[in-house]
Amino acid sequence: MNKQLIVALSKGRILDETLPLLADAGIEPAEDLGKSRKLLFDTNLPDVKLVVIRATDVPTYVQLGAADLGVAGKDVLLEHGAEGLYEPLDLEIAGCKLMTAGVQGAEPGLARRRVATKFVNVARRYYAEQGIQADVIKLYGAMELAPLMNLADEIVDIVDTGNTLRANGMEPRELIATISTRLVVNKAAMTMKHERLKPLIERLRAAVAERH
Ligand code: PRT
Ligand code: MG
Repeated sequence: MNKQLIVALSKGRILDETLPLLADAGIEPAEDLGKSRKLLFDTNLPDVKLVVIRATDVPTYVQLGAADLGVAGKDVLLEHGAEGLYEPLDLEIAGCKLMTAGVQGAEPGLARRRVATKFVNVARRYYAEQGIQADVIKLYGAMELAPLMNLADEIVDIVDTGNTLRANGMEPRELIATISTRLVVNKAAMTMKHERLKPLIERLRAAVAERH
């Protein structure tokens, strides 16, 4: 049986905060991830490899078992859905909020709302729960532009400082979810590779706790 462990990491802003936690848990990439165009990396441990992929692809890799475990934002996990995934640990990094936002001073309006977002599943669920009729428009970036261009009345996006919204004449409205980065584990791997995974998860848990 293949007892190799593949860890899927989100590239982008989460990666820099993930690597010190992994190092504290005893896993270090064999080469500098930032200086390479490679996507699959050896580590100091012969049975552990890292893949560095789009944050939105991490749940797919782990769910389908191409990776045994992964690191992804709760926003990405909420949008993807939890099927086939365990979420044993909050890594407590890259904190932010998933919010609705609109043009400063504008009333949301009572009629059907047009909502631009890359989080279409989260948005549909949220507006349905609120009993608000919404037409959700899928965008892949620059959501802040949509209300200014009259493409949408509102957006659902990640907010940290709120500077991006303010710089575009927008303001946050409702909080949908508080977000942080999570460790996810393939459900089958959790059973099949439990002896290998358990101590690794516990070392990561200790590394997170040490930061507080
Ligand atoms: O490239 P892609 O479209 O996938 O996203 P990205 O480049 O914006 O983000 P990426 O891939 O580097 O990291 C995304 C993950 O980081 C998310 O899944 C979150 O879990 C986490 N995270 C934490 C954030 C932020 N903080 C954040 N501030 N992701 C995005 N932002 C963006 C946000 O989209 C908005 O444009 O920063 C802007 C808001 O920041 P403030 O400080 O101006 O409010
Ligand atoms: Mg990016």
